[in-house]
Amino acid sequence: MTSLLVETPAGAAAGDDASDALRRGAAQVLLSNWTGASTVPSRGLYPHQWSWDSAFIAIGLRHLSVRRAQRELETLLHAQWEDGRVPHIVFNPSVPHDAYFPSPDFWRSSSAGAAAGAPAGTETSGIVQPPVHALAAWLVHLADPEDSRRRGFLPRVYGRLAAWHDYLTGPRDLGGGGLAAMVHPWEPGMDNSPCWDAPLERVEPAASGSYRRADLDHGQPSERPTDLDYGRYVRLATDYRDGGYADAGTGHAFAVEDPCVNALLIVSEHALARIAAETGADPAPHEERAARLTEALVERLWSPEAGMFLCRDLVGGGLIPQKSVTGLIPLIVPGLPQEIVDTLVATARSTAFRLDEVPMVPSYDFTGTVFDPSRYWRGPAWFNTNWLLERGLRQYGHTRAADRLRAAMLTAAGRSGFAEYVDPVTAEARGTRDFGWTAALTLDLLMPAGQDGQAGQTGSGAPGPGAPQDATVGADA
Ligand code: 9WN
Repeated sequence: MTSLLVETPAGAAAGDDASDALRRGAAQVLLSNWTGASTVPSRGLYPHQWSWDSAFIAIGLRHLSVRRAQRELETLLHAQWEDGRVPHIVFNPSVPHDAYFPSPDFWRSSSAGAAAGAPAGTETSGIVQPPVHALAAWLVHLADPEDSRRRGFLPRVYGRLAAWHDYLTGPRDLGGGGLAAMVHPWEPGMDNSPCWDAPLERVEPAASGSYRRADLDHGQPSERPTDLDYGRYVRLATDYRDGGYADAGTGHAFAVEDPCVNALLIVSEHALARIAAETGADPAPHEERAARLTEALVERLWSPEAGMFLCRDLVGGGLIPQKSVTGLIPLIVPGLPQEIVDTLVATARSTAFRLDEVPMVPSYDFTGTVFDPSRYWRGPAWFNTNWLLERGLRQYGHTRAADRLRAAMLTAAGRSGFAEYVDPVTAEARGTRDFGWTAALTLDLLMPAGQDGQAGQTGSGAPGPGAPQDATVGADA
C-alpha cells in the first residue's frame, strides 16, 4: 500500500518518439546542471545545492546514473550539522557571493552555527527544507540494488538520515504535539504561500537597503516574492542566525506546522524502515514513528470544514484558513482513513484546485482572494507538488486521474522548456527554465516499469510488491 516506496508504475506516455525527445531533453538539463558532485536547481537563479531539490533530482537522476544519484544525496548529507539538521543550501565555494542572496557571508554557518554543530569546512544555510531524502535514498537503491549493496550505499546514509529525522521530531517539535515545525517561510519550500501572509504580518521587515536581492537579476519581479516578503525573510533569518540557530528558546516570530513537510516526513520514515531492514537494523522504531506522525498529522492539521489539511500557526495559534496545495499532499501518506482520502480527492476536484480540468494542480486555491497565476507559490503549478499528487492519487487507486495528470505534466514540462513553474490553466512557462527537479521528475514519470530493471521489486527486507497490488482501492482504475 505504500506505493511511493516502489518503482515508478508503468506510464502511458513512455516509448514513442515524443517521449524519447522529452527524455533526451530532460537528461540534457540534468547533465548541464551537474557540477561534479551535485546538481544545481538552475545555473543562473539557484547556483548552489538545495536540499529538497537534490532529493527530487536524485529520484530522476537514478534513471540516468545511479552513481550520480547516490553522489547527489551523499554530497548533501556530508553538509549535515551535528545536531542532525540537513541545511537547505550547501554553498559552492567557486560561485561568487553576489550570484545568490543570501550568500555564505550572510548565514555564516561555520561560525554562527558552531554551537549547533555546523561543519567547519563547508558553508551552508542554517535552515532546513522538507525531508524527501530517505524516500529518495530508498528509490535510488531500488534503481540498482546490487550496485547499491556492492557500494554500501544504504549503510553509509542510514545513520545520517536517521539523525535528520531525529532532529525534525525532537528539537523541531516546537508545538509539542508530535509534528515537525518550520521556523522560516523558506523551510517548507513554498516561500510566499498565502498561508504565511498572516503569520508574517507580525514580522518587522529588515531595512530594504541592508541587503541586495540577486533573484531579480534572473527572474521577472511579477513572478517572484515581493520586496516586503524579502524584508521579512531577511529579518527572520538574521534573528535565527544571531540566536546561534538554536531551536529552543529563540522565541521564534514564525513557527508553523505544514502538512506537506510532515507528510513527506512520514513517507520518508516508512522508507527509513525499509532502509533499516536492508542494512540489518531494526525497522520497527521507524514504522512506529511513522504511525505516531500519521496520527498527529490527522489530529493537528486535518480540517473537516476545509475538506483538506491546513497549516497550523504555532505563534498566533490555530489553523490557518488558506487552502494551499500543501494540504492535499498528505495523499502520499499510506493508511489514511478512507473518509479523509475521499474528501481530499473531492477537494482536489473542486473549484479550488480543478484536478481533471486544468493541466496541473495550482499551488493555491483558484477561488482564493490573493490567487495569482504567475507569482511563485501563490497560484502557479509546480512539478514537484504535482508529482507527489500523481503518486498519491495512484496509491489510493485513482489511476485515471493519475494517468491524466502524468500526461499533462509531461506535455507541460516539454513545452515549457522544463520551467520552474507554469500557469495552472494555460501551462505557459513561468520562473526560470531548465529547472532541475522539473527535468528529473519528467524522467521519473517517463520511466515505464521494468525499464531500469527493478520495477515491481522492493529489494530484500522491503515488504510489498509492485504498483498494481499496491493500490488500495480501485476508485477509478
Ligand atoms: C529559497 C531552489 C529553491 C526551492 C524552493 C523555491 C525557491 C529559494 C529562493 O528555490 O526558494 O530557498 O531563492 O526563492 O521556493 O522550493 O527549493 O529551487
